[in-house]
Amino acid sequence: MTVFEGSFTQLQGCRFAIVIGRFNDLITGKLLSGCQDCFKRHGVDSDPPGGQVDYIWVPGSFELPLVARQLALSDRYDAIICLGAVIRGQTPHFDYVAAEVAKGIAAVGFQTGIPVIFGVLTADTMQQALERAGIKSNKGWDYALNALEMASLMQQLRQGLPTSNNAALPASLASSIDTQTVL
Ligand code: INI
Repeated sequence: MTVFEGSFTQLQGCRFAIVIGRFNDLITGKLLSGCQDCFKRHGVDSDPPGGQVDYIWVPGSFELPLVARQLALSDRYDAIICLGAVIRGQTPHFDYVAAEVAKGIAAVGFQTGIPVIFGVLTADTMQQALERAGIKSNKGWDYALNALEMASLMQQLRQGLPTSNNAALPASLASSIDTQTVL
């Protein structure tokens, strides 16, 4: 049996994209700083231009999946991080945005085969969000770590598995999953 496990070193050849929602940018900006700190400490050059990381800003969390999909289909990235902050207000808007972004991000990763990290904080209050974006801990750091691990793992699986990504699936299921299929 073979054990496949992502590593946090030897990421020199990897490229990453970070998509960031401007909505609640007090929070998303801090998540972004956490990501950059983690990348730097793991030897990933996160300084634009020319580094290993591209940055794409979108209006809000709702727009994250659409842009992540476009980036994933470009075949330029080993992992994509989506950063957003959805904070509960007085109306059901929170629920619509949070549900769609979670489903959308999951779909992009599954359908393109590129790891897409769900870096969207959902919180009841701004205070809760701040605590997770730097006051107590910074989840951005964790999201970047997840991206490093998944980029490395997928690379190892590509090199170590006998044929295509669909090889381990039953033929009926493998044929129904076409990585070129649009969402
Ligand atoms: N976008 C967020 O990222 N967080 C929120 O809390 C939020 N709320 O609550 O409204 C939010 N709304 C904007 C949304 O993501 C879209 O940008 C907008 O609806 C345009 O499509």
